[in-house]
Amino acid sequence: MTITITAFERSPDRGRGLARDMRIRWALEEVGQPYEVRLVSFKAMKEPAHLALQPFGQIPTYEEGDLTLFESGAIVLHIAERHGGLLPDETNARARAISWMFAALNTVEPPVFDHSLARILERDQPWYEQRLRALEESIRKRLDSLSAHLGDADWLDGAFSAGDLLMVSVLLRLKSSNILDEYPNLAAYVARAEARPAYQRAFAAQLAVFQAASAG
Ligand code: GTB
Repeated sequence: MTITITAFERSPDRGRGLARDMRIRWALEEVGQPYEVRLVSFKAMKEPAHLALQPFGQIPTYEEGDLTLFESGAIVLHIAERHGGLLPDETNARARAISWMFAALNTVEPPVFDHSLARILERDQPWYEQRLRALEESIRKRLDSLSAHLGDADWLDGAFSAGDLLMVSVLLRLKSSNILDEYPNLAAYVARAEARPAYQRAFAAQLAVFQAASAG
């Protein structure tokens, strides 16, 4: 059955792979599932046809036969559960990998996302510097713990899993700041994940969308 996901018609990140369709593309590449992409404009995202797929009017969505999903974490979990390669078979190891998926989205992503949003949207506010410093402290608190847990290991819990895929997807948002460089093992962890062929293919695919839109 054909898998169709949605992505920005023109991503505001200019092809840097920071929008959340990237994690879905990456997961599908890791498990070797072909997929199609329907590009949507900001206007189309708020119209009934898209709201029927994504109640909050956002990307990404996932359609496969009569199944429609939204929320990138739920989509990655669905892909990981249906196909081999992103979750361990052993029950406890699988549950731990899922814990890391939630940790990425619920514990690490909020301050990281707020930080990148502040850098884009709040620069003109009189309290901008103060807010930025506070968000950086929140991020460091999380990265201190994550770095301590990872130590010298390649991945968070044994083999590469959907937990690593989501964690790296979140950490990649920090690349334009210097924060990640304060944690050499986390910077190496991100680089290791980016070197994966599946990541490279997913990145190239989303970049091609931006390049085509810019050429047109
Ligand atoms: N919790 C949802 C999920 O995980 O699927 C959040 C989805 C979401 O935030 N989607 C964003 C969106 O559709 C795109 S990814 N926004 C449009 C809207 O809300 O109207 C977030 C994003 C946006 C822009 C950049 N960027 O420019 O760098 C990066 C990431």
